[in-house]
Amino acid sequence: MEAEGISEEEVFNQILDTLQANDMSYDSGRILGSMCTKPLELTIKLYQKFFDRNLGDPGLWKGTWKLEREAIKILGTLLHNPDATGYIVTGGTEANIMAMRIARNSHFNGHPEIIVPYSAHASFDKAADLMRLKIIKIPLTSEYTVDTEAVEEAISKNTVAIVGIAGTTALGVVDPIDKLSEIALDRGIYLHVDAAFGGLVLPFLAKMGYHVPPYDFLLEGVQSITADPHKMGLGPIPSGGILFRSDEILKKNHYEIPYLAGGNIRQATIVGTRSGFAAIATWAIFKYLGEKGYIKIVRRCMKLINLLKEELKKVDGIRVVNDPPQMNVLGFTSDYNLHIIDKRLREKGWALGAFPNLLRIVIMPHIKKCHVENFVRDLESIVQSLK
Ligand code: 0PR
Repeated sequence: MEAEGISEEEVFNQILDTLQANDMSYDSGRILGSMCTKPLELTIKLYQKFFDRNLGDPGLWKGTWKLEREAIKILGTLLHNPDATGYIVTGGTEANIMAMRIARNSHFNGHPEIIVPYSAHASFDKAADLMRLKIIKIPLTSEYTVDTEAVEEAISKNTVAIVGIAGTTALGVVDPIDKLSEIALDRGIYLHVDAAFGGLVLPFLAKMGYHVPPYDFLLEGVQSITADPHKMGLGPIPSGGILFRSDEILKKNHYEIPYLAGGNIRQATIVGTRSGFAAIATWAIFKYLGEKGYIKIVRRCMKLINLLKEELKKVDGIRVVNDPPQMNVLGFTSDYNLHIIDKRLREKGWALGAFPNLLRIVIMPHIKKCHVENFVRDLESIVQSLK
């Protein structure tokens, strides 16, 4: 650190120098592999006013706490349980870790094991690592969903949780959560649903008349759900959502923090100090967009993902993996070397998600039709050059 500070203007200039030369932007339309998106103008305005709220000490910020409760109620209602309880956390990772901790605690035994699909997000590996859980990964069917028979076979006296995914990271597919719920109820095991991405897509697809398999609290076996505002909720980074079926589950897993300035609280989040702004913004966006606003956004993203799918199918040597896409996520593979295709796309400024045997595109609200068209044109010329 320098001894003397510099002016505000100089600070801005130095930041801009570094960021403009190195960062990508949502507006360029070239970020095709992200599950986050450009914030709404409303969120930026709110940030300037309310960025200082800390829900780690909610007694000081009772209004913010109230809005968080209301945001959780709205999210719970979308997922068919207005009585669900939970928090706006830092993202899907914290939400999934919290769920695994609570599952482990509510069914404690000496050698806890969790059962997850192969398609599960890395946050479950992190949870397993942090809590020394044995993680059992279950193969997928030809539909890229978890093989439920293999889940049943993997259950042992040590199983503390089964995980199903409603919107996988790679392809946005939904596991047969109804079957998992039956298994969980039958065997008395905790079932967590990772709907980090799908939690703010599926409720609107259902209202739009799409066929949406059951995945939420309507299924009795589902004990908790991750549903992130900072993905398709259009919330600020970071804003994740964790919901539990009832307060009973949480009650046994609180930490008492008696000395806080705002008074004694019971805390179940992993972090202490946490963004009250994330909760305020989530509440605000839910109110501002309403169901109709979200439906409009989801409809546009689905229209574009289907356009992308049709265009990709016309490119010789490219194969779409998930046809039709269940959500605004599409994977493709190629007869040519996928690693080289990814590298060439990056050289041309495109950023996709690269998985072991597919490239993934997520059509988020910042993507426009012209971006899709430009992308397909570039991909076509890359594939041509490899022939
Ligand atoms: N669960 C699922 C199903 C996810 O897809 C993700 C992340 C998580 C949990 C974890 O969420 P957090 O990242 O909020 O902790 N899904 C994206 C992914 O890994 C995250 C992402 C976002 C990646 C923006 C890239 C990016 O630019 O692909």
